[in-house]
Amino acid sequence: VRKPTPADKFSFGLWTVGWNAQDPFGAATRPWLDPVESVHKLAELGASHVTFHDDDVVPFGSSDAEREKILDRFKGALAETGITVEMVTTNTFTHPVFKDGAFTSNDRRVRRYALRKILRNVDLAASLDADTFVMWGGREGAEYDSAKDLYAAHQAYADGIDTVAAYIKEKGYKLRIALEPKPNEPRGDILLPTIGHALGLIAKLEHGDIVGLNPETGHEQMAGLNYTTGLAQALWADKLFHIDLNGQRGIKYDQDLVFGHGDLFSAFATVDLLENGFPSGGPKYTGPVHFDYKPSRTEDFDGVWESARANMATYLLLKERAIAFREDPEVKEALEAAGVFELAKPTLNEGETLADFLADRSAFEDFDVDGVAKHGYGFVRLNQLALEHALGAR
Ligand code: 3MF
Ligand code: MG
Ligand code: MG
Ligand code: MG
Repeated sequence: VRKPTPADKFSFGLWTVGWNAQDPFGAATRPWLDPVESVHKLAELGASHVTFHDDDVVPFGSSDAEREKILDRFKGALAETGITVEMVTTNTFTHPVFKDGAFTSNDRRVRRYALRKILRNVDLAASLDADTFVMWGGREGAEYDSAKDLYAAHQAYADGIDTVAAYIKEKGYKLRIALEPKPNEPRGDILLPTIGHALGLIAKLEHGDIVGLNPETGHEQMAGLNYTTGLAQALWADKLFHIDLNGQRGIKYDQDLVFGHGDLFSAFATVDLLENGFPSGGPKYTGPVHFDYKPSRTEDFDGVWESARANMATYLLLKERAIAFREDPEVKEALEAAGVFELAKPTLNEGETLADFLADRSAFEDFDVDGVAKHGYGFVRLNQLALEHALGAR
């Protein structure tokens, strides 16, 4: 597999490679990595950007003077490597104060503290010239239905996001907010569990114009949903601001595997959409290819860097295959035969009034329902062609 270039726009969260591999049942198997070391290593491997939570770089509770010193050293690593920060996010889930949430904690003092922590981090994101400010509300939820006024929780969540968006506009920052849906873990149930739920909330915001989504592969798959279909709806809504790619094997705990190490054929479809767009054109994702995975607990540091490389290599392999798939004349013919291109034709004729439509006997009264019902769509042949391309057999 070729080495990544800046044109590939690969990006990693510092909490991914840096993770100390502690899980709910076992102690850390590696130390946390120094972000400066991660930046250098990722640059060597061919990544172009990093992303981070405030606390990934500046330990929670650092004094202002310490914070400044740490950030200067971090910016030094960016300058030395040419790596840029494309996204910043806030940790409102690790410290025990957030155990009942940040924007939606029942304790109003916690909500006010969280808002301040986030606004402070918005300033940092802007000063680093980031494009996207992600919000994953990992603790916004509950284990018990009786624990929350769920109406007030949704309102508080919306108000919190609107306040941050208003602040971004007031300051004149170019940042856009991207919400990251997740169904559960660490809370029993998390608010905004899926892409669709988050889009529903965004539609009711006052400043929803600068609020979109950061969907994660595994998060949708934990809910048994199709990630690619979710990305498609976000694109259709002009709300796909950022992505978190990783791997997940079915409906179970959050695995954060390497991209493609979960549902590989689904990953092929994801890359096909990201790289080739929709068959009929329409909006295309142009942002960074961002990985949010965890190097497995079984790995030493060689394994950490091998896993980082694997994300990019798998993406590049799938990209090559997805482009070959769409360029294959046999596939084009199979798409045509399957009616894939026909779906973009408007259902009503151009200029056809509702009265014209209702008067068109061929659409209903004279329509050969049984005859038309007989034809097959050829989707299995098409899917097999996709599979053979994905496997490199064509
Ligand atoms: C948890 C996540 C988060 C978010 C991160 C960025 C710790 O499952 O995916 O990673 O991606 O908070 O907002
Ligand atoms: Mg995740
Ligand atoms: Mg995950
Ligand atoms: Mg994520």
